[in-house]
Amino acid sequence: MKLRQLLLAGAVAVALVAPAATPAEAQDDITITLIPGLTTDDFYITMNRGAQAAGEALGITVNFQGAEEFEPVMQTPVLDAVIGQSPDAILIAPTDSTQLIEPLRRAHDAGIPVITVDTFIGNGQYQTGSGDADFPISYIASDNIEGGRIAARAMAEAIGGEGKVYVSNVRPGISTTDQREEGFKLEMANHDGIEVLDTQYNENDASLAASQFQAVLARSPDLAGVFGANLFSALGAANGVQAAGKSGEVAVIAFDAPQSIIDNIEDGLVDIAIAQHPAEIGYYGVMTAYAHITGQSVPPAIGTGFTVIDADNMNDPAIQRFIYSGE
Ligand code: T6T
Repeated sequence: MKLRQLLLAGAVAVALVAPAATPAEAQDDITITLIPGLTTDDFYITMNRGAQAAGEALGITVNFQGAEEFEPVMQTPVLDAVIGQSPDAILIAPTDSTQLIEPLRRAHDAGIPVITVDTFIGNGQYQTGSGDADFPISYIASDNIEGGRIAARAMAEAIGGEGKVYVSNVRPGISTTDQREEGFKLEMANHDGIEVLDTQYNENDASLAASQFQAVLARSPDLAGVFGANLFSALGAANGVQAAGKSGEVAVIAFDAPQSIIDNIEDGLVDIAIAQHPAEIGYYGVMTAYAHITGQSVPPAIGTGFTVIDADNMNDPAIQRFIYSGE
């Protein structure tokens, strides 16, 4: 290639890459609203950080509106109010896989695209043309069955493959925590020496989870471990273990990774934390909504990753970026 051609090719390459380096121009006419499971949970606060980062990159407005409890009866009025504001898309973590179907259909019927993040409605299979809950455009989340399996493998290792364990869970009907329990039990079927006791449901209340731990321990003094299937279940389980003076004796496997759980790992109270990547969920949620709004086709599901945090890796900066933030 002659020098002039080379220079021209270089100029074209510069012309092609240059726009990507320019900050996104404000597109004030696009608004996306993210409705979390609850507003005061570090998991959703971190998800919102990712969503805001995507909003800034695209030059669009991302609102964060939700209830202060993880309850369908509190989330539905928030959703109705958001529908009344006619955003260009709704990203939502439905707090019940059945009870949010009809409220979300109201958004769909109003012409507002719905994307679910973290949790799903129906069976989570969207855009299939079958069933009554396949109308959301996409589902962006962790693989919660696999997360439950990871927890079970960690538990089996922590207790040397033997003993009684139980799952501290929120309530039936939440897709994420149901799937974590399912994955945990599927994996435990491979461990003959481990007995999985009845699940304890705590209504997302860490204090209740802590007192349930004490009750299970009173019934089964040889209890070997507890799997806290979400942030509040794990915090409650850890508090219960500490109050019973069983730190280091009863294994605690925590789903989710707020700073308090990481502190508990440092103190030897919690064995591992399975960190989801909520910022990634928020980021790709907004990107997916934007792609759909601007006429691109989008995948019906996007899976995000996990990072397993333990005493050996918790001080590594590459790992610490996955600790949830409370601001
Ligand atoms: O575990 C997360 C989320 O994935 C789940 O759906 C509900 O609980 C959390 O928000 C943690 O509190």
